[in-house]
Amino acid sequence: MTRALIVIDVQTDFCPGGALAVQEGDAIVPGINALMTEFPAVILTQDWHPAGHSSFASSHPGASPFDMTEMTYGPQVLWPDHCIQGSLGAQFHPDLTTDRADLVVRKGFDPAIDSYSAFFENDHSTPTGLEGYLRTRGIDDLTMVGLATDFCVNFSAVDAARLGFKVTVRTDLCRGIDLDGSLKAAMEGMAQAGVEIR
Ligand code: VGL
Ligand code: ZN
Repeated sequence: MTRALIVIDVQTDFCPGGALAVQEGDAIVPGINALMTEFPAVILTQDWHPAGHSSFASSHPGASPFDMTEMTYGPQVLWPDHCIQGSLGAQFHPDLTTDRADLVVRKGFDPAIDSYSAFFENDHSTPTGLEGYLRTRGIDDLTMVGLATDFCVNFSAVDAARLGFKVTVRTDLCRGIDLDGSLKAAMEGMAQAGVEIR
């Protein structure tokens, strides 16, 4: 089996002080850097939204961050403005080793569709291209780390398992947002999909 480390959204806006800060989001950076040395392939994902993105509460008059809304593709959490293309907050955490990355997958760039997963946008059908990249490189065994456990890590891990990849999530190198029990639901959903939780 050929292995890859997938590092999900370790960006300034998801770390303390950022627009959508995850508690202790920065605490996982040294461990992720160390883990990169053990993998023959390293792939980073980067949340990358245009200003005025439809997942931002600010794009919906009267809405507040963390409200729910209904999109054409289903329910969607409304977030604070975050990871705007080219902004400081969209950059990787300054201590994250980015030189080891073979590929950076940007996602969330369609103004009308959010994209938690590294494989499909939130309509669950528009691909990012990562599946084809991995398959053509013969990579079939994925370890995932990063932010946030219950959103982008969760959706990426479940999609990868459904696509037939062997998937391990290193929870010690992830941190979650935990909205209304989303962390517990994510852990259960990942286990059910056949993701190995470590
Ligand atoms: C994420 C919410 C909105 C994540 C991205 O990286 O988990 N969460 N955009
Ligand atoms: Zn986002």
